[in-house]
Amino acid sequence: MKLESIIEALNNGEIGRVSELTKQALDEGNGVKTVLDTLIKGMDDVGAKFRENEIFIPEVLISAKAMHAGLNILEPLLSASGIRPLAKVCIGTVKGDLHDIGKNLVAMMFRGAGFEVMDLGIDVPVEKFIDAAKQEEMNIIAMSSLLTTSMGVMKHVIERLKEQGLGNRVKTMVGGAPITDEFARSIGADGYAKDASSAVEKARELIGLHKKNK
Ligand code: B12
Repeated sequence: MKLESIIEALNNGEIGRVSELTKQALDEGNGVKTVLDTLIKGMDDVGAKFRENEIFIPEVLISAKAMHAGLNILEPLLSASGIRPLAKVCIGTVKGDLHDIGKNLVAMMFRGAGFEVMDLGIDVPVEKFIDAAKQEEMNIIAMSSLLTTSMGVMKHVIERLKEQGLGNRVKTMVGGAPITDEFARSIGADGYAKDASSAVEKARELIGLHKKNK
């Protein structure tokens, strides 16, 4: 089989087929890392199409499920082979806010791109983010807010991180419909992204994995 067929199935949101092809690719002797990179490439394509408005949220969610189906096959082999995740991201919707569709999408895209994600859920108080950040190897705190009334919580998290001396080790990212680049800068966040696929790009940039050429 050609590895590209995995990418195609992922783009088409064919959950069962991604799972079968992932198994087949391994059976045919492809390395775990090669198959993982293929899945990530497929999800990158999905992210790019979403950014360009060629596809919409339902398609992204189905492709993300297909990605998970593939990752489930690889997971036991990945932990055995000791391939480390790109970085650890902790994500949550801030205190006062119960919206989680965008946050879940961002979390899925992070996972799909090879990040290890700790999802703190919704209505997350400042201290819960700080406790998570204190965990060893947590590289990024990602916060979502859909309400103008809860946006301010993001600022408190960033201030607390700095107070605790974690401001340099842990990068912060913010997003959600009312959030802008300008707002992100004004509260001292390290990064902002307007959608889930740009969030992955931004996260990679923050941990020094690639530079945006825009
Ligand atoms: C669905 C929805 C709900 C659902 C939420 C269901 C759920 N499980 O999430 C329900 C019905 C529960 C709800 C409740 C309320 N809602 Co509401 N809701 C929406 C709606 C229609 C869509 C939000 C959504 O899911 N969009 C789709 C996702 C994919 O987009 P997204 O969240 O923006 O996420 C993308 C980006 O922003 C970004 N992103 C998101 N998070 C992050 C994080 C990071 C780190 C990064 C980098 C990027 C990123 O990437 C995502 C994917 O591309 C919006 C309208 C709108 N246009 O936004 C109103 C809206 C957000 N809601 C609103 C309001 C007022 C409420 C209520 C207060 C209503 C009420 N009076 O009870 C309650 C609040 C409850 C609470 N305490 O949170 C207002 C907010 C107004 C404001 N300026 O604050 C909006 C804008 C509607 C409006 N025009 O009035 N809501």
